[in-house]
Amino acid sequence: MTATEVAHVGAIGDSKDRWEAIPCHPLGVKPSGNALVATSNLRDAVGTLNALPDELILMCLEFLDAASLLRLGRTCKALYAFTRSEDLWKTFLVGESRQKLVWRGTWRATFLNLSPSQIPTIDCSALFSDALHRPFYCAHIALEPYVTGIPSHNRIPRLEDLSAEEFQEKWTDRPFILTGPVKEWPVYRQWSTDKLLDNYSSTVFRAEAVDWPLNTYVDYMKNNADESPLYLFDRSFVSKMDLKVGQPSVIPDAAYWPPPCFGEDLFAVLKSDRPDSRWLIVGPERSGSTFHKDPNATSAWNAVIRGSKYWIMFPSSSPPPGVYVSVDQSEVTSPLSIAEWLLGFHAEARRTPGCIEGVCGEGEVLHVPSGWWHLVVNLEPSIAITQNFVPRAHLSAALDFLQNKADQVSGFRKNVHDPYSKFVEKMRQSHSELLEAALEELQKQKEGRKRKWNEIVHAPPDNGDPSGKTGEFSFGFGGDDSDIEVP
Ligand SMILES: O=C(O)CCC(=O)C(=O)O
Ligand SMILES: [Fe+2]
Repeated sequence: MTATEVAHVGAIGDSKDRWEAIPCHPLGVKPSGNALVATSNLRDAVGTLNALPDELILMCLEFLDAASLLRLGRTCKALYAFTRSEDLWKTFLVGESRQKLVWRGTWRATFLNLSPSQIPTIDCSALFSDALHRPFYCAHIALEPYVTGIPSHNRIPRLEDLSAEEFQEKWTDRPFILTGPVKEWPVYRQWSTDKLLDNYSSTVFRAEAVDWPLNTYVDYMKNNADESPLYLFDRSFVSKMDLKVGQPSVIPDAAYWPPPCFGEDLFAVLKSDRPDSRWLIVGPERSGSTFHKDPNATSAWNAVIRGSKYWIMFPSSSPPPGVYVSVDQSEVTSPLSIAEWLLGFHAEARRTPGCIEGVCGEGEVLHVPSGWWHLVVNLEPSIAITQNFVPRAHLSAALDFLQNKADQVSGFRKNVHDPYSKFVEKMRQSHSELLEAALEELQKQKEGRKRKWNEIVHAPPDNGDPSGKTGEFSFGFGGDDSDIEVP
């Protein structure tokens, strides 16, 4: 059996009806199961290390510097394969600030500044390791089976446009895709990765933990085989690119403007003290965002300027399958990569009530309501702009978050010491009625939780009634995000 065939077998458990063509691992490494029928095994040469599972060997290697990794890799083929693990070299590169970096197709080649001809082809086809093969496999799974065949009841509604009144009345709690407004933007008509290079080639943008000039990032985009590609996510793009932003009736030379249907953004009252609110997002196919809720209970819109994105979303109260959340929602545990989640949980997610999915294409904009879980994967190289905002329907959610999840509040400058008080103060000055109504709503919610808590604590003990009823209380908190708090 070839490595390619074995990789196919790995996809059976996934119950997809299409075989996925996974190329051969660059060193020929095969999944672990192949060891059962192998006549020889390169791992036998690693000596005492043979007692350790592959994952532990990789963890030990994290303690070595580059020179030691290179020396160890020369001792035998198996350790050469282990020391080629891309995560090790990515850590080195992310940790250093090299002035001039030339992307060379892999993190290792880039760190060592090696051209392809300087990288030997070493046959490791008698090495059987899921830990080494899996990231490669995940980097090559076909996305198509996951993003097509969306059941009709799961589909994100698509609308040409909405009025601000319609949004406020019916849509603030529902994801939707707008097909109209973004197509008017100058950046929609003008931007492509090549066009951006013409103007911003040496402009430095943030991509996760690194700051790279755009030309380096575009080289990376065009030539990488990462399971979770580095994602350009820059919150300062407007000033870096010297863009004007605002409704064209006010700013005639604006590069883009928020689709008017989303209406007001109440965080705007904070002026320069508002938390980060807009990002330029650029990434290759397969890059994207693993499941999360947006910061500070904000809503968001995400406009695709080039490419397309698959979105899968769940309402606030139902964490997606495979995502485990601590009681206060401060800790989220899920498989590390988007591909691992798709392989392991997508089928179940699609069957789960509340799941909603869709593809947001070029020139379209998607609405993420406050509190919704979402995972996003780029189906092609993409450029997008996203903006987070607080519509009046979610003012109480934002206030509640700032007040009661202060440890999870993010995106404020360091000089804003008490975002909740600051927001309340500014809202009181400009939108006092809205503020009072939202605070009242929060108070009612709090009293409701207190009542339920008392019902639980004071419910009479099981009275032997065969119906199992122990009192009036029934376990169903209804509504949205109902974290039970001990009053
Ligand atoms: O385009 C994407 O990857 C989604 C971005 C996103 O969810 C966010 O900015 O919060
Ligand atoms: Fe998000």
